[in-house]
Amino acid sequence: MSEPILHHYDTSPYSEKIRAIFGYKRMAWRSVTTPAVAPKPDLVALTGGYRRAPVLQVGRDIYCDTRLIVRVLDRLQPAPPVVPPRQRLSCLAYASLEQTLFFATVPVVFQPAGLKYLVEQLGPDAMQQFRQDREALFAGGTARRPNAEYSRLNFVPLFNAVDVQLGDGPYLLGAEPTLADFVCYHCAWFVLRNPGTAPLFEPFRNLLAWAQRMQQLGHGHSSPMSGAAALDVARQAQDEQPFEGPLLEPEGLKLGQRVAVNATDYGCEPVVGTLAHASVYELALRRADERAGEVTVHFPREGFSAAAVA
Ligand SMILES: N[C@@H](CCC(=O)N[C@@H](CS)C(=O)NCC(=O)O)C(=O)O
Repeated sequence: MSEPILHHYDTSPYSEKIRAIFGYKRMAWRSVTTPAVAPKPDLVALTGGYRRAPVLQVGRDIYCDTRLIVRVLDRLQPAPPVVPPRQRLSCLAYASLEQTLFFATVPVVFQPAGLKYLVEQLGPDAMQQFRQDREALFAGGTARRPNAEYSRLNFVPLFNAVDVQLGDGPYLLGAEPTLADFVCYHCAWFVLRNPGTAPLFEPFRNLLAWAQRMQQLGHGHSSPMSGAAALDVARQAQDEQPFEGPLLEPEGLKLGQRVAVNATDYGCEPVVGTLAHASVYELALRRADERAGEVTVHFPREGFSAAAVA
């Protein structure tokens, strides 16, 4: 099997979730840095339209969305598990909180104290471009763009709940990290890496000690790769990854049909291809691309819709 390739960028919290899992599993991986805003031509050549970060590539199999990526990493490297079999539902319950926590966090980092640091780092022009990009990202989806009012209501109660749940224990579900920790950690990381917002966590001593433990997991062993080299890997790959879960076609659709799949919440650009597999866990499309060759693009079933196209 070729080494997994993560398409991501440094400042992306959902990418940090996967980098930390690579650390926990001590995995070796290749790192392709994508732009933080559209256009992302190399990434989109692989995905067929999906532009969010991160994306995992294994040869010519392309995995969109961390909900599916986590499952694939537990298959590629089962020990230690991120979703231990006896803690599946607890992990799923925490995962269902992830977007609430993320949407409560983002506006906090864009408030004056955090924004000052971002502008210093990125420059005012990049910030303006970023704002316009994120407005477009939320066009046409079911999710509303995270806003300051939402944060005011949710930020402190949610992170307080994480702090209380941790108590003096090492991780949220016990002695080892699980998905419960990774879904909360990347949001906390986004706050802590910004000197303007990090002091907001001063009252949360358990959370601070846990975040340090999570950070110490590291990022595994990564080596850089260019977007063009990742496209070569896809074009030249012979092996195919197994599909996740037994066949369960979406209502009204059949394998072999031409379909469009898109995220429903935000970043809803459709990806068109031939339906290659569908299960409770994933929707997989085969598509051909001039630069990437024949690829299979996988999406989680949760949060993605599939419709027939003529
Ligand atoms: N549900 C998605 C959310 C991913 C997400 O929102 N990623 C952010 C970056 S942390 C993003 O893609 N923002 C727009 C972009 O980078 O183009 C997942 O789990 O992968």
